[in-house]
Amino acid sequence: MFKPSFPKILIAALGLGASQAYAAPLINLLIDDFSTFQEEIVKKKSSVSGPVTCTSFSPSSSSSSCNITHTPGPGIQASGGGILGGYRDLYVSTGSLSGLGTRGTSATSTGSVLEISNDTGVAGTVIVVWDGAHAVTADPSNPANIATAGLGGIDFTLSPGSYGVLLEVFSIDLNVTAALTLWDTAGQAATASHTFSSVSSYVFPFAGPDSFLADNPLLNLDQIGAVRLTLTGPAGWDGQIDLVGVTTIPEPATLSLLGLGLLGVGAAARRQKI
Ligand SMILES: [Ca+2]
Ligand SMILES: [Ca+2]
Repeated sequence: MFKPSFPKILIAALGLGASQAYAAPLINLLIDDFSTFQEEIVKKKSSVSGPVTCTSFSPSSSSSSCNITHTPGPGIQASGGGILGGYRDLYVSTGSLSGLGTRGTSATSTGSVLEISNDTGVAGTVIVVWDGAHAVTADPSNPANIATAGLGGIDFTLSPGSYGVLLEVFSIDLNVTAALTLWDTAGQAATASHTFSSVSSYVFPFAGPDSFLADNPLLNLDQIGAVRLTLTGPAGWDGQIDLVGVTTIPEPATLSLLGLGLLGVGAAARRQKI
């Protein structure tokens, strides 16, 4: 019933070329490729009524107010390859689950992607922290719970010149917001954020509009001590992040411009049909 038109084929061909050009050489410094598996953290309400505050848990699978599956605490740390500093902390919070039964939020590293799922009506927050061996066990939206100098001062401005931090997206719901915060070892912090209006990768730029240095010009990019990724979104949001890394080229911007151009071609073709 659907006949592929010429623009469709063109998009497929160019898309293939773009994804090949887009591979490994762009990454100057890997923050996480999610190749290290991390058990799923699930936060959902059990039998109690009212808002759930998942602040403390026993090592068992449940407490009086929340069910936690496969995790000893509200935050959990995994260690292994493909992770900047060797350790990744994963934290999930759901806010109020009033009236939502046993629904909740889950996050895991599958061994290839960071996978996040929210049940219907739930708008959980998932936070990933790279701060070295320090285990984040309390809400990392509070920097006091992060070792902000834990990475020891990593140079994010590597030769031949890094542009920003790439968030390679495999799938993401619209209106999900990703906020990336960098700390330097002197304690300066800067945040860049992006709200997705399409399923495309994004580079948080070091300099220029909406950049880390625009947020805080005092941030020392060659002495990074910790990295935090905060993902929030509308009720029921889901997402899969493939990779986080320092990149040399604002490639996704180029790609999306190309994509917009091709969408324009497609739209023109559709208009002609009518
Ligand atoms: Ca850590
Ligand atoms: Ca990956």
